[in-house]
Amino acid sequence: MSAREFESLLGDRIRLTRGFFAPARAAELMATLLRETPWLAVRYENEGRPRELPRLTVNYGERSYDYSGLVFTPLPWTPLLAELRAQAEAQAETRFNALIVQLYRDGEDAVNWHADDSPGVGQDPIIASLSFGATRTFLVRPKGGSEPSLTLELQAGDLLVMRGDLQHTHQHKVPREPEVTGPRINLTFRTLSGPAPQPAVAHASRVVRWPDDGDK
Ligand SMILES: O=C(O)CCC(=O)C(=O)O
Repeated sequence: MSAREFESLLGDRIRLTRGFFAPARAAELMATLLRETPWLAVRYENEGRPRELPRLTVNYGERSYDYSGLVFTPLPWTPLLAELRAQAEAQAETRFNALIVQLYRDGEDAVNWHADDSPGVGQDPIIASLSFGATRTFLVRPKGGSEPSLTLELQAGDLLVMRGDLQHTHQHKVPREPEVTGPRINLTFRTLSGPAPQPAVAHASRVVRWPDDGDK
């Protein structure tokens, strides 16, 4: 399989393939992932105060992952996720061994400015990000800067690849967008190496059925 046509952005640090999945397939994947993923609401303490990540998240793959100071224990690949990984690998021209699946239940869910630069991802990580469901804004800014240098509307079926030194030079964010009412699922495939962090989050998180109990 060879890579499909993509848009090259920020000095080729981002490669965006619009419609990597056609609308009907993207909608089918959204419905399946929404239904079959054992969504986890992550609770933790910050300066003694109980907090919860403003999104649901599940990790898959061969390695536990250290993210936002929390360590997540992965589930084994499902046949569907292994198939999506192979497609993302072909486009990103690399191999992945870890996946974070995130559910933004609506526009109140978000992820704040950060770079995917924890030691486990290596020096210049290639990270492939698939979007399904509601369109959400994806912002990128230089590290140390306050204004976004890139604003993208990520749509269902899009594949965004972050590469080169992006995680050293820039941060990214999916802001709150209260006007968005529908859910969005994002899959980020990564390659983790080095010593595995020790899982510690299990006691601090709980499984939430969604949308049944709708508990944020
Ligand atoms: O949901 C997205 O598009 C971005 C997710 C993200 O920032 C991350 O996984 O590091």
